[in-house]
Amino acid sequence: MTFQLDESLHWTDHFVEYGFSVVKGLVDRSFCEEAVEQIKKIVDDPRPLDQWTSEKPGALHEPFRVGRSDPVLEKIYEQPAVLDAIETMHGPGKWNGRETFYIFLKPYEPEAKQELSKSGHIDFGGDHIPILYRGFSMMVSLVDTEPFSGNFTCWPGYPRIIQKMLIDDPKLNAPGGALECFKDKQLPEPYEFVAEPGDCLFIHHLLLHSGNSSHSDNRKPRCALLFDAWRDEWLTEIDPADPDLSPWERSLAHNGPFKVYVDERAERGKADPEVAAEIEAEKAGLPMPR
Ligand SMILES: O=C(O)CCC(=O)C(=O)O
Ligand SMILES: [Fe+2]
Repeated sequence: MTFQLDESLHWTDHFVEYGFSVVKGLVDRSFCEEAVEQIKKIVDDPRPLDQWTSEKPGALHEPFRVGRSDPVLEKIYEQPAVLDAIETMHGPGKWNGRETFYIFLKPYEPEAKQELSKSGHIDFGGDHIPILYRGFSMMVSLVDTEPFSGNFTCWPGYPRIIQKMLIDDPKLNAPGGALECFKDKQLPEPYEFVAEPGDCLFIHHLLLHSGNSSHSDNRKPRCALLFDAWRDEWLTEIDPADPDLSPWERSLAHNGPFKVYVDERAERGKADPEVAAEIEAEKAGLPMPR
């Protein structure tokens, strides 16, 4: 049995406790319907989604950032409940307003098995992994999915475990020192994001997660938008005793008071041209690139 959400917790407390949370129906269904129609145009396939396969239109992880957007999909950032949720997580005025997103599409794979991945990853490759970072992401489902629809899975509680490992062993967190330590470990049962249109998953940057094969009973694909809620200001220290921490900050305060041991933004700038451009803009006294 997969991990079940702890419904007794407010969604922000669920995020603090487990490193992820779900808000059902956060996004309007009308937005989801329009977005699906737009994605049909983008992949040039007007058929009903249960006729889609991994062959045509194929799986897609498509970024919309650095000057590329989409007039329909970008409206995710006009959803009042999304904006409220970002403000609730970060506190007023902290979000940098940057509208970046990805289409995540996983159509039916005829040859796949109905199984979930047994291993997970975090998203920083072999580069420095930020311990405090600058924000979180969200994944909104645009469609109804069912078990094995190619859903996102994640392992509850791992952000604090991974953060402790990174704090305890800076060498582990050196560029090139990819975090391989979970590779052959038996992990607990993951949470599978089986969703209705508009359901939104909130994702901690240190959440252990995985994509999955798509082979559900009714050939329902996973079709979702992943989008960021970042601050311009990177967090450089955290004190759990501070009574004014935002929920996002509380999710980073499980391992006691901590101050970063390197400039995490500069480290990311070595691997990520977008972060490098932000650093350059700041040095030149220019506005942050959007
Ligand atoms: O397909 C997914 O839901 C996850 C993909 C993923 O984790 C990644 O691209 O880093
Ligand atoms: Fe990932």
